[in-house]
Amino acid sequence: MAESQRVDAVIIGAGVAGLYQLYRLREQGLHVRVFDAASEVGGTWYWNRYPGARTDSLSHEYQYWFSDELLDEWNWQERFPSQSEIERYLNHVADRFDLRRDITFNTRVDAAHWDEATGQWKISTDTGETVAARFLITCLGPLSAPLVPPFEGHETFTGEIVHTARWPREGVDLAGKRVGVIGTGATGIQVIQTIAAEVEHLTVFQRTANYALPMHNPTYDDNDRAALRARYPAIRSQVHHTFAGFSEDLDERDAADLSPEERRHTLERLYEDGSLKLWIGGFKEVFFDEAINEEISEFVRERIRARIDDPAMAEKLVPTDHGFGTRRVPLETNYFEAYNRDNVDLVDIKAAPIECFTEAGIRTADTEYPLDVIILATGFDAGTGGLTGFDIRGRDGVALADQWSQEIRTTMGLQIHGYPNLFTTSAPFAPASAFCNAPTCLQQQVDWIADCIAYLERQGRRTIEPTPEMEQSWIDHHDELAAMTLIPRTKSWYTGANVAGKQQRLLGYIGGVNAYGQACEDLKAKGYEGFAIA
Ligand code: NA7
Repeated sequence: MAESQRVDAVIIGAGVAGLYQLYRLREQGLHVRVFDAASEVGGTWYWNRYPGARTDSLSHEYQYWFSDELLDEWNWQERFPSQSEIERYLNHVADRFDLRRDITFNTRVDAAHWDEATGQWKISTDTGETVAARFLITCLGPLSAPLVPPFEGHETFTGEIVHTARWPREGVDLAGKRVGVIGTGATGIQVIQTIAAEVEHLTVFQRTANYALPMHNPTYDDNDRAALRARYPAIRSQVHHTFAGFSEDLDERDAADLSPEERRHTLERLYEDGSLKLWIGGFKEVFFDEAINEEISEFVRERIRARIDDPAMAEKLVPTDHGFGTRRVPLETNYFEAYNRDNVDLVDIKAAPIECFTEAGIRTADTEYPLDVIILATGFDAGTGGLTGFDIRGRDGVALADQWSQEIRTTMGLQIHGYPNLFTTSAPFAPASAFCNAPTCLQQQVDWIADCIAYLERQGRRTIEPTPEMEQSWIDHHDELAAMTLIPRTKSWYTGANVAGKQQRLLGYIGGVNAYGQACEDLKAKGYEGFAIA
């Protein structure tokens, strides 16, 4: 067994948040160790290497802002970067700032226990290493615990089963194969549109039809990049002052003040942008006004119908059971056209549910589908799964997984009462766990955490944690805003409805990145009022 070591801080995860957290704390002179189960940096962009994986955020908004040199030297290739481009970017960042020397790869933290006597976290890993640290910072990403539904007969299937978030580095040979995809969320859509032409036959098992918007994804040349670079200083500020952490914000106008023609014209303009603008850069009423939401939903439904040759197929693909934008809206490229192909079938598993996997494929209530490969695009235990997936114990040995099996609680997604000096990024009740251009929110949280630790150091204090009253008031505020929206009425990972037995509560803070950022700044300005500092 390797020797125990004492460090200032342990960070779990070497993705977007973890790399920057390491950079910040090291700049502050702390001795930091980072652990990651993967063999390389990247986090989400290391694991999700399935065909067609790509972000739905604009490349020039999906980046770090802390280094002018980095901004100057990195050349984004496409408007929406692919998994491989973001992975290259994060590797470049790790090299550029010499981050790897503090990162231990291929190592999973399996326990972290708070030791009241020494005021330290005792961290142990699956390689047998133990480390003591004053601060523990989880940078796990909101979507890092893949969900594998317990289909009966899973182990009897003689072909290959692969979850999109555990796609092998060496790839999966799909050419000429009979492939089944379960799931039509953002991931399933990217996989389906990408592999449809390559496989011999594709069977899509769809439980819920999804709205999706066309992605306009040109490649960038030097002129495009120069024009974007000129806007970087403005964008750097704008992303922190909008609802969703992008440079453009929700429409300031009230939708009701416009005529139906003006609204339609606006929707057409937003749709034509080929981005998420129709959702998080359009009418704010999409989130809380049923009539406006239905108008936008119908606008999108019309466009989906128009792209599908067979009207019966179109009706299966048009969502009618929930409003536009109450679940994550994916971007797509020729996704709906994939269903016009002769080699693609769509199975409505709401009508005829999957009964089991068999040796030869998948059996639904009325048919058996022979398959060589089954792709599970079935999502994640979002927000909480990364944190409850290992043994975190706070004061008095209380286990976070036990507590959260009763009720999920955090203070602004940054700290949890009863867990001193534990800091979380992308945990529930912050925008970072759902309604945000992830790098914006993660950098904002990382900065807050680094500043908080610097404050403790300056003040000669050892521990910080939120008071129970502070935590309750944030949760009440979060719940109150959530109840004003249409989102909790729709089942999705946003509310925990995709995981059996999980508490149903909106995970992402819906008050906006701007309002959340301001609340974090206020805390700092007021010397962390509402937190117990010892
Ligand atoms: P999502 O959005 O949670 O989608 C998962 C999909 O898998 C969705 O279509 C589910 O149907 C389907 N699913 C899940 N469990 C089952 C079972 N048991 N049977 C049949 N179908 C099932 O995950 P994604 O990976 O697509 O996206 C996650 C986020 O990653 C996304 O929001 C982006 O932010 C990036 P359902 O809709 O629940 O009926």
